[in-house]
Amino acid sequence: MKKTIVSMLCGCVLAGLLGSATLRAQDGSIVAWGRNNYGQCNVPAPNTGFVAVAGGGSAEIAQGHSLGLKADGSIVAWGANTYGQWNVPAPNSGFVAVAGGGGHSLGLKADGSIVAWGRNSSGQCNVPAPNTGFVAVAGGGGHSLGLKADGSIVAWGANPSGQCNVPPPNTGFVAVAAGYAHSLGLKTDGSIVAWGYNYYGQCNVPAPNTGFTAVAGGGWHSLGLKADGSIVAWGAGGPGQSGPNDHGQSIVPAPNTGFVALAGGWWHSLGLKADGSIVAWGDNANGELNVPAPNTGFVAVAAGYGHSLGLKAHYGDLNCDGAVNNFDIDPFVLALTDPAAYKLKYPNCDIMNGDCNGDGKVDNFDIDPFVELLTP
Ligand SMILES: [Ca+2]
Ligand SMILES: [Ca+2]
Repeated sequence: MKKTIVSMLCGCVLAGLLGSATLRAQDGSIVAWGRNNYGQCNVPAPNTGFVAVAGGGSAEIAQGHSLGLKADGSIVAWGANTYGQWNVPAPNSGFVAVAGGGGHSLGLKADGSIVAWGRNSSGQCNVPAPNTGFVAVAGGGGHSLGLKADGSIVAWGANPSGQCNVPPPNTGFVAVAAGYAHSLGLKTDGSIVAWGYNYYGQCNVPAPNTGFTAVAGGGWHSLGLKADGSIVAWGAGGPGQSGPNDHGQSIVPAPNTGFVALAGGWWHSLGLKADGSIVAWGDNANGELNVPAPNTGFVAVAAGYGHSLGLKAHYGDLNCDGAVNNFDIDPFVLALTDPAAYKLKYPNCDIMNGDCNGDGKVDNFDIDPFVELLTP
């Protein structure tokens, strides 16, 4: 399974899809929508070069923040900074994954260590020693999770609901995720283990608990992606649920097929389809379900407290219709031969979409990789 590092905090997910074939190095802009009272949807310029995205925030602190990982291994943060959620410790380099918690942020480094910063009310930023061997990271409301290369999960921070008590046997995990006060782990056999706060049944994985390939946590709900492209959701906002935390966030819209990634927000959920579109469901009080047009070209999703994030990859899409196909050949040739004419003819496109080898220039060295994109 791809190292889908989904983290979420607060329902925020993380959603990284690192190592996915659909993600090419050095591309990517982030689109953000929904609750924006802290500017969590205002992606800082330059909005390019992102390879992963994460959302944070929680109702507990009524704040939200966002994080993006750049191809150069640095992390950019924006939105609420009351607890220093933006303050990536130096050196801000060498990161390969990112996650958002309620008021804290986490980054995984290529050397297998985790760096955590921001709100530390419960020790959620104090990564237990030895801080080595990690391959994935997730952030909860006041707790944090790290997956080790040996398949075990380490959890630290707030633990009033046992969200840091990984059920034995603590082995065989391949992915990790967090809700506000619960935790989730995906095992090599395709089953999901969930523990912590279970008032809404967010830890009761529906049968059959098999065939899962990715997992995400929301505020009070949980999501699993199955190998057949369907999403299973449970906990708050599911059938038979009621009360203030019921927003239908656990009722996946039909057709429940074709999904390749998922994210859990506080009261909403997001699914990424294989065609590059995002489906959103649950609470829409902040417009967190209103995916900005064009709803195409997405390669990763993430969610925070009332806001949503999508990562777009653009390589090869020279006519900016969200797809890479033969209709991009003529505009690609124009971009190569007459950039000024290209900009006139495609005023809403970024000519850097033609930078198919990711070296920051559009030139003849992009021809071969462009052809590769056309003939997958
Ligand atoms: Ca196109
Ligand atoms: Ca290039």
